[in-house]
Amino acid sequence: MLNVKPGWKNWQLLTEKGRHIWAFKPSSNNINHHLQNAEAISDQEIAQLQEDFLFDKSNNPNSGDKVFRASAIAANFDEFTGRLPRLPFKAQKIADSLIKGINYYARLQSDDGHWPGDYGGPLFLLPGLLVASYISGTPFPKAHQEMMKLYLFNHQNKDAGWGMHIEGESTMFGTVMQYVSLRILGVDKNHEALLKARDWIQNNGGVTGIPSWGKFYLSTLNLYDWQGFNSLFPEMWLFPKWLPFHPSRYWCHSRMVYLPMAYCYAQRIKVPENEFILSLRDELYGDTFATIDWPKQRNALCPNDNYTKLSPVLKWMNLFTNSYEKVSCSWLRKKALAYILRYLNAEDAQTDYIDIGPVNKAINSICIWHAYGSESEPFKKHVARWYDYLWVAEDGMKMNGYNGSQLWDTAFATRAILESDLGKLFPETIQKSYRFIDLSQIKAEHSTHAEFFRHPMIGCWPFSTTENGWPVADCTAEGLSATLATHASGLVNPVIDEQRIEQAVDSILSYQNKDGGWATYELTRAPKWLEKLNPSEVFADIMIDYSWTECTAACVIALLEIQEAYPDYKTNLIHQAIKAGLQFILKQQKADGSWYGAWAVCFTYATWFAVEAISKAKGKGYFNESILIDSTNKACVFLIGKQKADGGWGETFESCSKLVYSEAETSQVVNTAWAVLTLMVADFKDNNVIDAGVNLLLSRQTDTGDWLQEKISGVFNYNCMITYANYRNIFPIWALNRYYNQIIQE
Ligand code: LAN
Repeated sequence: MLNVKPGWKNWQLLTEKGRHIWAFKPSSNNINHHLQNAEAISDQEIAQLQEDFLFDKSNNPNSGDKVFRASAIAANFDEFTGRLPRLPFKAQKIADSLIKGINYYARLQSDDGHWPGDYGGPLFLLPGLLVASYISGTPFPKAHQEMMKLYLFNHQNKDAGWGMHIEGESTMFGTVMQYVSLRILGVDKNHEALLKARDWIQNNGGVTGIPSWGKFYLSTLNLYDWQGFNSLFPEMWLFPKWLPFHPSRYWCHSRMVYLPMAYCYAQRIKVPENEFILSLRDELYGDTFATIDWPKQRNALCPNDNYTKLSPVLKWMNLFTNSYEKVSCSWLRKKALAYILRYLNAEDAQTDYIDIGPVNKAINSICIWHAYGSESEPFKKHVARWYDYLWVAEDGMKMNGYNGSQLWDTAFATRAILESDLGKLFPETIQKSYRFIDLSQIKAEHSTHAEFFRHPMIGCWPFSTTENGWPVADCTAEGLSATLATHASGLVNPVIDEQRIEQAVDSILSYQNKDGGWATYELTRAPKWLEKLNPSEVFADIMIDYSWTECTAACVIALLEIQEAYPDYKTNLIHQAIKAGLQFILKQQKADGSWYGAWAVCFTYATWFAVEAISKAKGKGYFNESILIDSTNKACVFLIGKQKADGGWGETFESCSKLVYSEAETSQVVNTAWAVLTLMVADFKDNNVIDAGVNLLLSRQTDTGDWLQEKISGVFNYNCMITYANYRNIFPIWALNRYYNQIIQE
């Protein structure tokens, strides 16, 4: 059973239409009044938090989302008591585990139908928000500050530094940003943890080796000189749109981050020197700050942070843009700034101030504060949304990697539960999740969508909520698959009508790239060479939106399902799209039979997606059947080669960053579930292999029906990991449910 600490109970998650806000001792469920008691926290309550949010990172740096789960379970007593008719012994055991597992998981579902969960992991996000709060003079309430401190302390590594993410080794980016954050939060400079962190910084070459995103934040804090930052050439936003390197062709996340960064750079935004800043300079640089040759630091980089080498082309370009700064024409700069500000306002309006993600959320806040002041309406709207990104778990308060993974998890959970008829024992759960899926499908375009390069989105689903509203290709596919599965179950009144289904299909078709694959939020808009201009030393493949195996597979699967459910709808177009998609997937397969996963850890993830799509296409007249069979056979051979002695599979995040399968010491339930799902859908004939995987899943289930949080499961841009708290339930349930389906048919 969960050992629920008293201090946890002071924090409560309020949700509304997918929106998440953690409140300190809220007096009501009204999400708009969540701050009522956060400033009035007593010393005694603070002491309690300090005791109850102590977290031992050395065991497992991943928190188990225990604060949320304990309160959700306590609030939902109504245990499911139904039993299946007597089944053959083997099936009974699986059914019991499944019922326990789904029953537990159903109790975590919020009233609006989605599954909330921790989406932390990266360690460079909360610092951005704290920088915004410091610069704008808008501190978080005391209770929040206390919890943030706890989080940052809890994630300090043994060597006194911090990583890019909670499992990572210490980097300059991680260490300096958490150091500054703790200071902004009021921690004394002589605190032991900070003294040690300063040593780490010194011993690893000093602050100037921080990567460019860190240089950016430090410059705004006046803890680094803008002259030591490569120009972001704000005028590029005035380039003619047909140019292949116009920024509208960047991957939307890069576009939306470099946009506000360019604004801050053009304005050289920096807080005035004050006692605190002068002290921080002293702490970080000793007395050298005044004598640093800033332009020489532009490409300085701590070796621990070096993931992507800056290309010679970029260095040449920097030479030009940095020189241009000396002669830049003020009229053009003004025009560029006006354009950027208009774009920032449009992004804020389109997302109701949530913004596309955690990075531009923080930087846009800084720009809007600078442009309009802290008393302005738009700035206040920004601040109100800061809280949408904060999450409380037993390791403290963190900033999530998005405003949540609401739609994504709900779609997966729905499909996992409905994998067999056993899911029909949970009609209320499915009715609720369907309501959320219905609510989340995007129903209108923004008036400024074309002006600001947005892909048409009516009929799409987003990753999180409609308010965030950025459509994603594979989220649309998952939303559609979940809708079809729910309709087929007969458990709901199908309010997502044919027209809306057709809109979803049309948007999936509109998202297909020329290479046959599907990317994330938009089509691939520029050639691959644009990657040479990637200025971030810490991420790879961020410049354009590439086709990915997983995204492609999700879209192919949804289209194959549409072919079955609506055989007359755009038959030929869909057939062509599937064929090109399959070709793309087949091309991505590695010689060892695996696929590399870009959005979760890692080979077991993408291999599951790919094999699912290929297997579903079998027998439907795509290619010579043997090509498909060979491919899935090879994938099975790959997987059996990686099975551990205990029957499970386990990968570490290094699979993602190093691009080779990195075996974890212990089996991981999430990887095991993906492998088992893959082998079953590929119709792998050796039952012993599958049985052993299933047994591992059964043996790891807790008495309550949960599974423990193991290693981190998610990733982006190869090098930063991200938590998917729901995966430990969704995928074991899915795998067991598929297994159940097979054995009752035997
Ligand atoms: C996500 C989360 C979801 C993810 C999937 C849907 C799983 C994937 O199949 C497609 C890509 C997508 C939508 C995705 C892209 C990158 C995101 C938005 C994230 C991993 C969540 C956070 C990350 C974002 C880029 C973090 C901010 C960091 C920057 C480098 C800007």
